[in-house]
Amino acid sequence: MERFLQGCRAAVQESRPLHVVLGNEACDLDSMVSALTLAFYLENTSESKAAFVPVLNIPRSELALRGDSVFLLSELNIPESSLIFRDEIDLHALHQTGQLSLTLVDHHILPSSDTALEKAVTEVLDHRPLEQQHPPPCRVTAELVGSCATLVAERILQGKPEILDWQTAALLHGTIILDCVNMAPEAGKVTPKDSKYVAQLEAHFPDLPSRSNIFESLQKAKFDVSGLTTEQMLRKDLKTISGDGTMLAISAIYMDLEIFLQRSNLMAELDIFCQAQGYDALVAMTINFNPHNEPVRHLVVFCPSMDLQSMICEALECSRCPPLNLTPAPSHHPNLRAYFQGNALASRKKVLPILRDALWGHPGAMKTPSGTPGPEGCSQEQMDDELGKAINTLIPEMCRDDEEPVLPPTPMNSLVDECPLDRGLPKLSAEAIFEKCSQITIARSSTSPPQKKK
Ligand SMILES: [Mn+2]
Repeated sequence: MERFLQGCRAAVQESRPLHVVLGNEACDLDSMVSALTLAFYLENTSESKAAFVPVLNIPRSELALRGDSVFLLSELNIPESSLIFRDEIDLHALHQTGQLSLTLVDHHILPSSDTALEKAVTEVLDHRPLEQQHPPPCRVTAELVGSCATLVAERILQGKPEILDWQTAALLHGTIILDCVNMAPEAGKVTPKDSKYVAQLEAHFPDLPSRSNIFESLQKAKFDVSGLTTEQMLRKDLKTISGDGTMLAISAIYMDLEIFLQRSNLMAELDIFCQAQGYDALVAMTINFNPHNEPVRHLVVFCPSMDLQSMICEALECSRCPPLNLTPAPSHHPNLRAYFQGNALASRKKVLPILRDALWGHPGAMKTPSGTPGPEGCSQEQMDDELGKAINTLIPEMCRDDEEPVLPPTPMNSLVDECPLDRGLPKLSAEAIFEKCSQITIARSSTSPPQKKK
């Protein structure tokens, strides 16, 4: 695998036809590994003159935010420098000169910015329901399995198993296990095909890490923010709202308030973050868990404008629907105020409308008019409704609205597609919700309506 990746970098420098294997814009572990391993297989089996190159569909600087991917690469001694990221290759220019063909893995609809590349797509490998047809000669493999990596494993093990090396097998193995929640049937993700190929990979390489070990490590790495810079931490799970010429960022941070406030140079970093992105204020919601596994929430309001700061703080302190039960926590800077949030059940989903109403100058009003486009380009209220429904159908005991998964408008922002309460609640429920919610997201972010075959 490593030698293959080094060859890819060289191929990109030369002006020869390239066949790029491209994952989705969220570039989660599944997308990355599916791209790497399928390109590896194609390079080793195809007669084509093109060089097969996996491309990670994010700028290089974004990789650090994917803790699970960073972890697995380093465990397997695959240097990040050997990977090719979207900002390092001009796919549109290649396409214009007729030098590009594309295989899409872990997605099958190109974002609108890439529509021009559609004609270059010769193959699709996805594990979600097809929402867009790719007419022949495009080869389409779409099966509802737990992980796209399962479909790549199948391709390799059925096609040419002898090319499989330990690194490639370990990439596929770890990814399928993470996506299928440690192959636990209760979680509702694993399918017989996922199990079959995990077992086959283990049969080929009996020294692969144990399932629970690799699952625990990847899961932990996914939520670990300790290695991130403050800016990365703020960006990892961010929503924005705007109103009346004011832009507000609301960031969820999986960390204890005190540890967050102790970060070196915090005030300067918050300032730089807001200025660079054009935010007038930042509300950081920290979440950590006490020894009883209950969520502990704090709110941090950073705002250099005293008027706006008072307005935001007043809205939060006075909110009665729901009451946040805030207790001021010590702050050592006038631009920053911190609170302990007594109402630990009020997630960002509940806090967001309070802030939005405050920005629009009608504190106390809980709902925006139905159908008002939220900052995500679709009705926030509608989104919350659907989410609520999804959560309620799946587990009634979650009606009290625990932290919902963060729903991004496009895969671009879906870094945290999972519920931070995962560790505090049964795996079954949380995972089932993620699945449901990602379906909603996919449906919403689809650029074209689903087409049915006649
Ligand atoms: Mn996937």
